[in-house]
Amino acid sequence: MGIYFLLLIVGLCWGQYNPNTLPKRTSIVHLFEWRWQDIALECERYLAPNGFGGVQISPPNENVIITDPQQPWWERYQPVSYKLCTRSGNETEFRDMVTRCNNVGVHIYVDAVINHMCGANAGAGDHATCGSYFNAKTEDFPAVPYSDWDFNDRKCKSRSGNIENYQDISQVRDCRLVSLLDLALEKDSVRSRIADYLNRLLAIGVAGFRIDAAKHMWPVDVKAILDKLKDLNTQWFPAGTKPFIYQEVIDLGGEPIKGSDYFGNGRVTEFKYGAKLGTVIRKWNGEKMAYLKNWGEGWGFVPSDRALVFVDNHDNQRGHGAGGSSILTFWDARLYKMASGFMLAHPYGFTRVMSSFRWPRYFENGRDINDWVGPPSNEDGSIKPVTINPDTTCGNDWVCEHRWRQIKNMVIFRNVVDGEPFSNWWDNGSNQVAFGRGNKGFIIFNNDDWPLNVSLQTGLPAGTYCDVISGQKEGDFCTAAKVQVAADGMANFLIGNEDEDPFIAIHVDAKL
Ligand code: ZXY
Ligand code: CA
Repeated sequence: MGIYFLLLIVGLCWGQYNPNTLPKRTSIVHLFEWRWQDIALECERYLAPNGFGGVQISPPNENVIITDPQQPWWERYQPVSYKLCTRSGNETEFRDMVTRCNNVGVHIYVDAVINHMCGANAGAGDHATCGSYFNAKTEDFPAVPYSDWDFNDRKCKSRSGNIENYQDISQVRDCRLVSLLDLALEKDSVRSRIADYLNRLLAIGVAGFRIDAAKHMWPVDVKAILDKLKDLNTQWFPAGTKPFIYQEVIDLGGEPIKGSDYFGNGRVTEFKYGAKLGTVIRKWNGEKMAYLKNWGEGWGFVPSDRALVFVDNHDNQRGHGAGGSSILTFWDARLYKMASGFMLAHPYGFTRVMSSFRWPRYFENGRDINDWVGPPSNEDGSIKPVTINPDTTCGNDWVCEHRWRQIKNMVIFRNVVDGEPFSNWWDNGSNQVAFGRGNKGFIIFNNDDWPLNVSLQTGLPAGTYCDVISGQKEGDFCTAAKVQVAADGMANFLIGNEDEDPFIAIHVDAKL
């Protein structure tokens, strides 16, 4: 009785904040714009064997097809209906993906675009991924169905009908975000249409939702929708499990709407995390890695158990958006791997790894004029498959950061050290830092312009460990540098400042 009562309380408290990943699977990966077929294969051949907990997918519902510019990535953030039919695949392929991923213990998180439908200028007729009729001018979406009564126009007080002033909370939530038709989420019928869509996804087996543009919705309206949601499918999840909720609230400070306004509904995306980490690793504004000693709440971030964290996301990796030019991406691979290593070793927040496609980046006047370019596509507009090269990297311009050895091995590191305290911090007052996770793992960085040679307390049991950054343990063999930990836990580390990857990470599952 006592233990079940305790489990019940823990379950109730954790609720929508719990990522619903399997035990010892502590990260998810955003497979941005991937096809459902490719995600199903990736779950089976790569994500499950390497301990990834889940996948954030691109919006699965029907969207408008934009032709000027030609099919930008952001067209998927302009819904036309809640039919499961996009460039990533149809409903059959979606169901197959969810089933196959769940069957290998990798869960699916849906990007839910529920603040708005398509742009007011999207036109009319048959320009949607499922062929559904719609008319943006008259606000008619019969495939949902929504009509003009279901939109916020009467409530919006700005001159243009668009959000003009982010200091005005009502405008941000009741007016159109860059002309996107803003849904009247206080109406129970609108809430029910959205809840029906999300409940269909839950029945198929998804484990949670990223709530897009949450800043642009009243927290009570989001709550009313979430209150209508069913528990997860008991084919894969314990009875009574609530969907994991993480809300996209871009709060870098300076606006009246705060991430904390949404804590009652679930976690929030902590955009300060990647913006600050980029600034530190780039050594901008006099920042140093030594200052990371109190990383997390100490830097003004939301509480760890309310945070969804990431180095970059699909929007801010394009040089604009939240965080601006400090954001590190695959384009800055050496620094990006260090930032990802730091994030995955550090206990703060629930971590999401980005997996991108390459686009023809081209700067004019400091701005990337190709920031709109959509995923690798064929002439007919279909998305190219993710091909896998003999060396395990991806082809067809899929970057697959999650397959980079250093990042993949740090996803495993995080699983191994799960629950262990932040410990044995060391720094040189500059950009050489190290820390451990109890007696399970240890990581050390040299981001200074001179070599590092130091003996440190690792907290680890004595033995020979294989560095999981310069290589990895394969069977009884180590393809990398080895680290000797003495009986007292001390170890000596040598890291050149021009090494390909100037950091070393060891953990108890990579002990020889
Ligand atoms: N877009 C280009 C052209 C249209 C789409 C643009 O220049 N937009 C204006 C600046 C970015 O504003 C947007 C924000 O969230 C969105 C947007 C959007 C969410 C959507 C669809 C959108 O345009 O089109 O579902 C946004 C909201 C904020 C904020 C910063 C940005 O502080 O509260 C874009 C598209 C960006 O750049 C985009 C799309 C989807 C996202 C996202 C950004 O999930 O985070
Ligand atoms: Ca709104």
